[in-house]
Amino acid sequence: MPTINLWATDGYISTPGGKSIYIWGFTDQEGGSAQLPGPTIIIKEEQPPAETVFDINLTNNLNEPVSLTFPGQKNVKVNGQRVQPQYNNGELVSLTNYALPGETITYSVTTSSPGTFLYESGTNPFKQVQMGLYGAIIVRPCDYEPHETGLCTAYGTGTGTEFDREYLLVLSEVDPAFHQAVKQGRDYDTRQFKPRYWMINGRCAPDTMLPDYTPQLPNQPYGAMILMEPGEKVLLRYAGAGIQNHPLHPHGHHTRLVGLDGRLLQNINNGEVNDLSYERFTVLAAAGQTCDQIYTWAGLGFDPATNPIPTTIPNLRNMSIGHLGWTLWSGSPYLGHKGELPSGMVSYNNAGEEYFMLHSHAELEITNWGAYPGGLMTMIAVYPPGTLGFNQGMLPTSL
Ligand SMILES: [Cu+2]
Repeated sequence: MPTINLWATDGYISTPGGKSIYIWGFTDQEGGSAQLPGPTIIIKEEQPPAETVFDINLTNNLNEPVSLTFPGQKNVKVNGQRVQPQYNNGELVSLTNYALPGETITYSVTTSSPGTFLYESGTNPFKQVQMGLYGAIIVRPCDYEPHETGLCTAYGTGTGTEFDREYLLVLSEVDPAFHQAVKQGRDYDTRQFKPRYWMINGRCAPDTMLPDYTPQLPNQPYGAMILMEPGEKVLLRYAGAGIQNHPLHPHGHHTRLVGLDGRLLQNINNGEVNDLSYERFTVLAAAGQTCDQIYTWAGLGFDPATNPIPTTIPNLRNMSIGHLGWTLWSGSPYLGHKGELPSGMVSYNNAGEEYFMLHSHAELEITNWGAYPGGLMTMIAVYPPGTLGFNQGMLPTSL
């Protein structure tokens, strides 16, 4: 039975503008700072009929009670007893059993299905979840094997959810005034809630494109840059940890929704399997919801030698970045091909790869305190076939 240790504590996150925001959150390091989002919990299910149970030891290093809820899981117990809403003089004070400041309690959770899920505080959630007390859970099917044809799936063999690479995008929004009020012990009127930052994996664009565990973001360890090759099936897992709904898409492309809230979009009726997955140009990643999608970039198959198309290359000035002469293209409109480096340009992209964004269609959400670009945005890089390597975009099988 896997056991996870989480500490609820505080810390700071950084924004691309150089601001530092006080947060509450979880860490899996004793004495560590809160990270945003909390550590991703990855569980591989046991072969049925065996149940899959995992334990979480929650230690509360904050100065008010903190708890954990596990939406979509079942049979949640704390210290061996079924969890219960907590009342004080008839008033609901927590949706579930909590740890007092300084206390450690143990939740035991039974998985209910493979998929993507959230965990978050169930005590003063309007405050504690906004402050950062949330994270994601990935439950893998019992037959999951990475890189094995037909077995590298989101929901199990035969469910049509095979993937080659996977990316988890935890979505949230932050009102810095709220965080400042909590830091200073002041009251905050939630009716005044006005987010200024929108985040993927606790980071605002362009920090979303920095690698995992980049040293300059010690409390925002998870990157959100999506790297893939043409024709691959990429599993995009969205998890809506905030209180707003976010319309997201890989720019100019559809994705296929295969799972919602950790439930496969499939119906089996008298042995007849009905595929209920569907394509969307924009997916509304709703608050509290998770969306599992398969995304494929097929490209158009054009090759300068065998299948040329007339292409007008934009003016170079429109393709260079900043004053250093960087470019975000390869000098060729064809994937995997590089052109001659013109004078004044110092770099081309790495391998002739193609970039486009994955972003929110709510324009305010792609700003950092009003400054565009930022917020709920990252880039997708499509690399030429065979250049990306085996382990890019592979999360662990389990903890
Ligand atoms: Cu778009």
